[in-house]
Amino acid sequence: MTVHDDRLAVLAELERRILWLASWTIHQANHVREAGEVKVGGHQASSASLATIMTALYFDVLRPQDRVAVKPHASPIFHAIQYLAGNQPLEKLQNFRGLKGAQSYPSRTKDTDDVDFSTGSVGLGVAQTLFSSLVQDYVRAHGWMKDRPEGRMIALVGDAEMDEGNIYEALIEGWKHGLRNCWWVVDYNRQSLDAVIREGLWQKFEQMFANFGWDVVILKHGMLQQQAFAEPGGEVLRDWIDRCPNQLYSALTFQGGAAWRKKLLDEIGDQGPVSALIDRRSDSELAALMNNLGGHDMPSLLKAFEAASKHDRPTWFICYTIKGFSLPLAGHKDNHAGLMTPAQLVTFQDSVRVRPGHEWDKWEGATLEAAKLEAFVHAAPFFAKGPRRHSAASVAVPDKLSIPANSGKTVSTQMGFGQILNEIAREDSEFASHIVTTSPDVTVSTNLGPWVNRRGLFARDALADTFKAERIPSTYNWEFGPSGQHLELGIAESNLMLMLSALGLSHSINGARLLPVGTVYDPFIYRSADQLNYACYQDARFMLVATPSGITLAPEGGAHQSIGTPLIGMAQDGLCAFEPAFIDELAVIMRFGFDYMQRNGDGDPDETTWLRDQTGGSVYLRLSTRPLEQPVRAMTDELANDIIQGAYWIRPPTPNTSVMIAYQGIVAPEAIAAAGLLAEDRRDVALLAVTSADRLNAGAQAAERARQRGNAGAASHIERMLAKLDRNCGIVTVVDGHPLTLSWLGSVQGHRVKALGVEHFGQTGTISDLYHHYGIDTNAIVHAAQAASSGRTVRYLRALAN
Ligand SMILES: Cc1ncc(C[n+]2csc(CCOP(=O)(O)OP(=O)(O)O)c2C)c(N)n1
Ligand SMILES: [Mg+2]
Repeated sequence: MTVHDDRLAVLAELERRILWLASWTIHQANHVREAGEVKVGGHQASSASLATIMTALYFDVLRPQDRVAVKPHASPIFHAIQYLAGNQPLEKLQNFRGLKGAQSYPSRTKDTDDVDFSTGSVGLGVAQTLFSSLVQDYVRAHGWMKDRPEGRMIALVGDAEMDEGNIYEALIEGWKHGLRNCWWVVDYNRQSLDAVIREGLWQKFEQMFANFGWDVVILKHGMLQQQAFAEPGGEVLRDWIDRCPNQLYSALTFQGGAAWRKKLLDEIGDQGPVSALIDRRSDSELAALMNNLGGHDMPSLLKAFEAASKHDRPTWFICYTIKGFSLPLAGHKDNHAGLMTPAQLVTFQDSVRVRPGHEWDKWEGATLEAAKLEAFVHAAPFFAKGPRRHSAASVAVPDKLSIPANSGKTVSTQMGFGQILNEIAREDSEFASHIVTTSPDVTVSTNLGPWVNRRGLFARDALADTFKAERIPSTYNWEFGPSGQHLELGIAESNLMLMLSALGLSHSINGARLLPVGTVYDPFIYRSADQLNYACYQDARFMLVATPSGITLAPEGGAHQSIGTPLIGMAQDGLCAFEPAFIDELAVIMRFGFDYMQRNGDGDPDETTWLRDQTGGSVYLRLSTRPLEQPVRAMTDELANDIIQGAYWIRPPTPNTSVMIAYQGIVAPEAIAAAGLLAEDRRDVALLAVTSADRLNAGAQAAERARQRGNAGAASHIERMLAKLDRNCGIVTVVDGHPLTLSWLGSVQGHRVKALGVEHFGQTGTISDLYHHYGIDTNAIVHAAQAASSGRTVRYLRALAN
């Protein structure tokens, strides 16, 4: 045996063990552990499809610095590999899909066995690898890779996953940025969830990827097939295989050797060399030959990966595979969630020589020595150096972010955002150098311009601004270079969120802390909501700045108005949402945000707020283009703290207060004016400025849970604030967004609430037209306040126009 043969023998053995363990993991989760419960689905077939490719990668090809996004349903294969490598405890595998067990789809945050990128929502993990590669280039160009080798970002992709549009959006962006070090390995089993996929898709993909500068590697035939093609009559067989429709190939695979023989003899039998080629093989040999596609042929895979390892060009591998390879489910079009029956499992178990009761033994049934296999696994480069995740120290955030003297001026939060970043950009600080901004073609219109003017755009190779070179006056300096700190993206919000996800994981992936800030038009959060959710699920850390928002963007037109985004901000786990009205609030919030993004504790919630502030997360700022007159006030520590907790009193209640107005964000002037107009007819109207309905709500929920668990004294910020209101006091809430954002305030202490907000959209007009039309103007607030409180008719109330 040569060294090469020896290695192949070990890899073949590992592949068998992996396939067995993955199949057993799924089987016992369904048939043993959860007997009687709803079947959680099989995915034995989908896993088996990638068994050979993943064995090749994890035990031979990968290096510790490489990062992989594994196709969701290959999760059992991944966990089995980590189990063999000693990184996945048996209890977790036994508890696959159970509470705290190995996850159904690989999860960075919930699994403990070294998952690089979460997957589950198909398409996203794929694109994530591309953006991670761009971020690695960014980190390297800024000198933060130190002596760490560059990793390859690899996605294992289902062929039906290639239908996801976000993959193509990413492809374009990758090309623009000169993507390197990225492999997408397609598991071309020609089956999706529902069906067998269209013929000839690979040719379309091949052209497309080649067009975008990728190397394309096609692994169609394994070595057995290649050898057979060299036999007399072999060319005819090759031609038949190449012409065979996907559906038929799948069906024959499912049926096995005898069916192959009949079909092949019927269609290409010649009583000569072709028939002889077929007849030389037993049924099982013939089935093995026909199943020997490139993606299940270890030598072909190793050769292809080795060749691609010699360069850094992005490479798209299309590996022909069989869904359900080696299992009785192989090839059946309905096998996606299929499970082997207990009887089939017994037959399979016999075939891999696993004795009943020894199902979890790592090397049970192996034909090679356990010690040899164990040694091989631990010597595999990917596992040899232990845990592969990095960490990076936090970047110190200044105690205070500067803002220009705005007092008494009229400024929008969007303008304030630009001002604050501009002030940061002026300074030569560690803090400033770790900020990286990105935007999908709305850099200028979201006020990132001043920052970009100072800090430049990132590109691996410098590119001058032609307008500047030609001395044509322009407000913006558009110069690209390796030290630039802004990543300009095309108009694809999906790419923005995935870029933020990649930037926001850099401390873990690259060992270099970045402070990513991404800007987007608020309504287009919907377009990328799944990507945003995905980024949060992976615990990426970033600041998302969304502007303009609501109906307040009035002249921009009805199509761009956003109603539901405050609710997204509240409901999105891992994302802390703020909607400030004034620039001094924004400065406090951004300072907090840069710090919060870097927190990494998992201690108990803060006793005063009951928020998970030690853990940290990402931040969403909902801003506006509406200029507001800025308050003249000093930012005391107390005020700053209240702003962070989510609300502060502009006018606190007294025992005489019969109505309180609570507003969030840009409708501040209407709320303030309404409180003024009510003054003559209601005593001591209270006015609450809400900066984060999200944090108020999260605090109240957490405090309630704490009380349920026996901590009777737990109280959150909003609970303490509203405890000051008389029991009969009415509350009016107002927000330029869905009224549910604040209507829950009534449930905190049981007050009556009239919730104003926006439920319909699409009308163009001035801000005052629209506020009136949708009922969030001063008059509407006064009207609601009158209705929410007892007392005489308010004299300044106008009758509402129909
Ligand atoms: C965004 C999204 N939509 C739908 C699904 C449900 N789903 C899971 S796998 C799958 C089909 C996968 O087919 P393919 O990528 O070819 O993988 P295979 O199992 O064939 O290897 C679908 C539709 C999902 N996980 N994510
Ligand atoms: Mg498929």
